[in-house]
Amino acid sequence: MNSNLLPPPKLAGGPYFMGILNVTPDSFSDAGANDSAAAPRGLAMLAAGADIIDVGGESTRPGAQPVDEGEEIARVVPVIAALRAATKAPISIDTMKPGVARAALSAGASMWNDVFALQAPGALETAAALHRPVVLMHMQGEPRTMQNDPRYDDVVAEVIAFLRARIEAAEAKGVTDIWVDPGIGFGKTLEHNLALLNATGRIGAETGKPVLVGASRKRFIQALDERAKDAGKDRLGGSIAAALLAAQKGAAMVRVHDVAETVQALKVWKALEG
Ligand code: PMM
Repeated sequence: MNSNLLPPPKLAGGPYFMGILNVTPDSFSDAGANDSAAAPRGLAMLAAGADIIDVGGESTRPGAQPVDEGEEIARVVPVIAALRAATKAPISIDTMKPGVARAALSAGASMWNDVFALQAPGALETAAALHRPVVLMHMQGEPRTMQNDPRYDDVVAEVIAFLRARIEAAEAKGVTDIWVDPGIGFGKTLEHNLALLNATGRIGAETGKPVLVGASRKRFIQALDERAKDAGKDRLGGSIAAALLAAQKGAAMVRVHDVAETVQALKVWKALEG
């Protein structure tokens, strides 16, 4: 199941590849707050097989501090404008703020990726007015504190119930092109993350929406391999394994840092399967 508003994925029969372009000084996968370096990196991800570039100006890593709206716009808009001047490829804006989403869409972004699932004041109305695809992600708590002892009775059922409630709220306001995301690492222990990755197919079936999965370079990989301490250097193998499994379980899009390597792995899988 795909979006009505995005072109088909480059890898026939595979998921979309969303390349991560963080323009945050505190991000471990920092493209640099210097926008002249960020846009070429986004274009390189497109050349490596990405279908869409996800531009983010506020880190949502565990413990991250919030960023002021004006500062976030100043980080992302020049990068989006530079990408848009160079390519027709879809661009998404990774933000929780309706004002940033509006500015990003005006600058040429095509999709709103919201880790706060349109719960900010005015977010539902903004998404409806923008008429573009929206990602609704599950998070328990907020980034500053979300990894302080997250708890669920049944993580998969609770995440699905949350996503269904947010879909209902969005559709009631007229949002039509909706993606869902279980929010790997957002208020979850290792066991929660593994259960959700395994439940990718069920999440799609029970929400009726295409599923985006973002497991790339996340901390659960270190929980399984204690040597994988440096997120930027040590977690490629685990990231590819997670993206491959998510795709096999029916993810319609995978959000990744290492586009070329992940595309290659999934190409080999598709060829073996076919
Ligand atoms: N993860 C991060 C940021 N944005 N958006 C979606 N939809 N899903 C995710 O899993 C997600 C996200 C944090 O990871 P990063 O710091 O590597 O961008």
